[in-house]
Amino acid sequence: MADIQEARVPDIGGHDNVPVIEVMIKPGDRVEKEQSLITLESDKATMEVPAPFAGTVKEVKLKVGDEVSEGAVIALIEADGAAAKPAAAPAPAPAEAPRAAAPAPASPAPAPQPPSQGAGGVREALVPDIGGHEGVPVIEVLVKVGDSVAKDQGLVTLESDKATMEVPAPFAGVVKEMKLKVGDEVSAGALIALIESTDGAAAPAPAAAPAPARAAAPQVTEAPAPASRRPEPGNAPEGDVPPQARPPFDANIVMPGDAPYASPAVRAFARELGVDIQQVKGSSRGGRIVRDDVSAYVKHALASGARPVQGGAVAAGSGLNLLPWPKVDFSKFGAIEEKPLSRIQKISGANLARNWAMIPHVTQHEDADITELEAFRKKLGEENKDLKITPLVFQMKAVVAALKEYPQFNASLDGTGEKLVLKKYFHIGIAVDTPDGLVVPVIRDVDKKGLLDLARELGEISKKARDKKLGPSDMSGGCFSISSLGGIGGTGFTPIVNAPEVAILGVSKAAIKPVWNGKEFAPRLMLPLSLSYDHRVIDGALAARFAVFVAKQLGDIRRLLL
Ligand code: CAO
Repeated sequence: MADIQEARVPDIGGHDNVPVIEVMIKPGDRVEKEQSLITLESDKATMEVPAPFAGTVKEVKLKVGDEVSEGAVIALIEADGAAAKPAAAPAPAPAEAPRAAAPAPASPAPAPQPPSQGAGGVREALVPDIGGHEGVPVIEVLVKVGDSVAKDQGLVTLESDKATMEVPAPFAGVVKEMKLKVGDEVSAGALIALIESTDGAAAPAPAAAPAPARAAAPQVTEAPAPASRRPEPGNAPEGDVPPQARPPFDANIVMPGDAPYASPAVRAFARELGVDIQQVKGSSRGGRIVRDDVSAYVKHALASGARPVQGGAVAAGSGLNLLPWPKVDFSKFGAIEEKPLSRIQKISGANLARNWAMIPHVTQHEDADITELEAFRKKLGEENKDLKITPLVFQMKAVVAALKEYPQFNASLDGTGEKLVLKKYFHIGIAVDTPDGLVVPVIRDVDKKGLLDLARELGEISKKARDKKLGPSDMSGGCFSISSLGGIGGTGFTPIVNAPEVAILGVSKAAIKPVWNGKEFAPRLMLPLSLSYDHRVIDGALAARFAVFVAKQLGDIRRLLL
């Protein structure tokens, strides 16, 4: 028989009518014990309420906007087997706490401070007990040298993968020296700053007992209050809750004075995208920043042409401040017809726009003398009438030789923008013009294939492209692209780098030109090459060498055997 039980709101620190800001389950969902069901948010804290047992959700009794107190039914859950116990009210997990039963880090308790050097003396502010965590990264430094800080004012923010914690000043004073910077990794006892104390009572603070792990805190009233944001006695802002009345999850959310208010997961998400969370406007209650705010910020930044930093991330405050796209009613000026862009055009357009805006492009031009190559190509064509052997297959081989010679071209910037990933394989993307727009299928292991194989594969893949039969795997894994307009015309162009590749070779139409051979002008078939490259990765001299190298290979294809 189905064992349907109620999952209820546990003790939430005596708070009543706390709004539900997120419902994370729906009927039919399977939930594990401790998996978050809903998020509640008071004006002081955000807390996820975990499932008291595993099972399948039958009915959800709450919705966003409902206000709840302890004991409110969240959902009816069909419990798993005999393991299910009647819903004992568990302590709420901190916002973005681990979904499993692992205890969350403790709130930073006041650190034992070194003996006072007297009121007015310079004293050390240390990282307090942070629940035994070690090597926790500093993600924000909230004060600078010269700042006056109040007791309990946040000095730095630490963020483990489970929680974000602000470390408060153990005493009031003026910051004399900062000993930490963003990115440092710290453990309890690490020196944060030297602060000239202005506290009259400069006695060393007693070593505080480590705060209990949040998820395990049984009763709000028994848990030490988080030091973070604790107001000065007698200085509490109106309506603020005295520290001892705060629920124990307080320190795991970030609500520092001026710092943005976001959960660790949202902060991690922002960091992943390279977004400075300080720039994001929170849309949730009390200005809380949620994941959607970060996404919206990135979308807006991209739409406004913001310059990236670090391999695709969007740099805050670096938008190009472009004018909005002009809205014109063209029908006022004459007859018009509207034609929606194809799906391929929309996708490739978005990619091209990003690549053009984000990559500092430079194009290096070079001519290759392909007179001999052309004679050989024609001969090869006569011998292989079933195959269409165009100059492109030679270009592919020449490019691979150049990639081997200059490995920096066979590379991509990693997500952080601080590392180059060098590839040991040679997959070449070929821009193909189709009636629906541009696509770039990839020919793999060009280094291991002969000219005839490549000609066959090129014919197949360009047919597949024009028949709209390319799959994602046909278009992924490229190292370097070639865009050949040689069959059409032109004397040169500026191809756009196909990110995350770092360079692309544009090929225009070969033409007979008079070339000085030292004695006279001789008619030679000259092939214009246009090498666009990402100037963050490749400098001009290297690009010129690469282009000259490709031209040399094409000028004397015996070199391709080397
Ligand atoms: N100079 C002179 N002639 C050239 C040449 C060059 N650089 N490249 C090709 N040709 C010749 C070919 O030899 C062929 O001649 P024949 O018919 O006498 O044999 C003719 O031009 C047509 O070649 P092709 O274009 O069919 O074949 P390809 O292998 O050169 O190119 C493909 C294949 C799929 C790359 C090409 O058809 C294509 O789609 N190109 C467009 C790429 C593009 O749109 N790039 C722009 C990207 S940025 O918007």
